[in-house]
Amino acid sequence: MFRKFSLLAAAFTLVVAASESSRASQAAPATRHYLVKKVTGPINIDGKLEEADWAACEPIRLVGYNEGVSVKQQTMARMLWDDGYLYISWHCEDSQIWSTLTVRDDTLYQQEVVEVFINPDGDREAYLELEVNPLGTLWDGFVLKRDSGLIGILAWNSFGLRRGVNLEGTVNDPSDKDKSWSVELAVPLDELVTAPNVPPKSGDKWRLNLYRIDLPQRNKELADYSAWSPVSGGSYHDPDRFGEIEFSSESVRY
Ligand SMILES: [Ca+2]
Ligand SMILES: [Ca+2]
Ligand SMILES: [Ca+2]
Repeated sequence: MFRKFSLLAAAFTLVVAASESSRASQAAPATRHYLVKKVTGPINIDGKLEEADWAACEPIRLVGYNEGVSVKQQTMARMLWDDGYLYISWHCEDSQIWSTLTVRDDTLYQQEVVEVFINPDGDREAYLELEVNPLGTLWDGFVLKRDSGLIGILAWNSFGLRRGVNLEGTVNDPSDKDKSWSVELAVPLDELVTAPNVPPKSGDKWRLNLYRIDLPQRNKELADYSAWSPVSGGSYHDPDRFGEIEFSSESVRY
């Protein structure tokens, strides 16, 4: 199985951390950096990236999940912030959008989905995972990556997270050609309990990665697994390979 291996199973596995290895000090520095600038006005979380702040924002083009792997359909992501939220958007080119899962915390990662993994203190061990599919279904959980395995705490639910999806196409209709789907996410900063500062101070750096799974009609031959910062193997759960974001007090438009 490509990734996640068995988050569900892992969630019920009692794991005692063998040692608090200092992963952060052993690992290589991030190879991707992004300066997150401040919004100048409200972001309407409807999935439509119509706000001028998004247009002014530096885009991130996701690449193949491993170095050298190409993707067939492009994904552009952007990030902004204010004192309350980290805003993330994805614009996903997609000629065939499909998705059937409608229950929170279901196995969204087995279908088409966008994802963000957020590791505010950069320990590369404990991070938040958020996923949204084209139907607007949410997967939210806290993940502990230990030397002995992966523990996914699906019971962790965000109370303040807001999300919006906009479709340019029809979900689950292979008879027509779709254009794209877009997601806006507002992640409440006060729920990021491992952040050194809430709200972040200008210059604060967090580790984070952005992903997308494009899996037309469950055809793995045509699948794109993409990432902002490519991972080293077959799992997105590779915090040593997350990128680094830096919060800036500078406005995105000035
Ligand atoms: Ca919007
Ligand atoms: Ca698709
Ligand atoms: Ca949850």
